[in-house]
Amino acid sequence: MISAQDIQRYHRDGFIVVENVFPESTINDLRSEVDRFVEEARGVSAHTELYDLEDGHSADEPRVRRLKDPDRHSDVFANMVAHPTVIEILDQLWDGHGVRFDQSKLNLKAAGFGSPVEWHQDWAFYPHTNDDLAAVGFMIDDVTLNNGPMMVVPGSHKGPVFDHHANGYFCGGIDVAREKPDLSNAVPLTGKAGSITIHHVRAVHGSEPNRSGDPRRFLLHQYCAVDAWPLAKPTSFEELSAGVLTDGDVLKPRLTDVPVRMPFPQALNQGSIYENQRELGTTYFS
Ligand SMILES: O=C(O)CCC(=O)C(=O)O
Repeated sequence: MISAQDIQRYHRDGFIVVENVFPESTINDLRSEVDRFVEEARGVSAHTELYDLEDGHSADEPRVRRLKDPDRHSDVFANMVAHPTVIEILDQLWDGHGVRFDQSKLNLKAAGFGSPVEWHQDWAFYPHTNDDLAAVGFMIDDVTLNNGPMMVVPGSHKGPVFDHHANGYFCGGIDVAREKPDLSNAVPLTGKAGSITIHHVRAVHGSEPNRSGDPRRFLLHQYCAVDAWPLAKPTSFEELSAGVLTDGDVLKPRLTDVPVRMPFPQALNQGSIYENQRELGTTYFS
């Protein structure tokens, strides 16, 4: 449970950090599992369904940027999907509209070279019939000012949907010089391992490279209210129903007055936000 003040802050700022959500034993299990996957990455030389690789990856020095859908590859990650505290909090934030799990990813941001993520809004990737969607970030390591914390612009979830296109294609990043989002108040979301972040699907966010000596492993789950239907992604009743974690009726989408910009024509490199954001031709986080 979170307090009425936390709920208010989430609705005002578009994000909150909640501490002590999962224990040391889970942190250790998650770390070991990430280590195992990185070790196994020695056997791959290009991006796969599971691995998004950093530049410079090799069998001798495996460098993994992201694990895609880790819940589909490991029970340790699958067990995090229906975390009771997370469901309870989201149900509070969405006033009983129910909770559906959509997708999982794990951004590794390894010590010394972990890649930045350019400014973007998740909503630009997957607009829905209403915007009761949020990403929950599980801090597997302590997240500090130095190891590339995710930064969020307070209040941006109530603003416009920025153009995330480059060269005529969706690219998953905001050209800051062109779109001029106000980033001056961006807040780094830091905390101890075991904390979670929750950010609104329309909130503008991004993160620096990890130039520190400490890893920043961050598991991100995308959740939606049960009555939010995707507008841009082909889906089915079966697919949506499979993710439902609470009561709720997926057959009655709730339509609200939300700004939408469709992510088409599709990004050129399906499956890698990092490759797509390169299409911007410039990086905010050099
Ligand atoms: O890992 C981060 O710092 C940013 C996460 C994010 O926004 C994303 O992967 O879409």
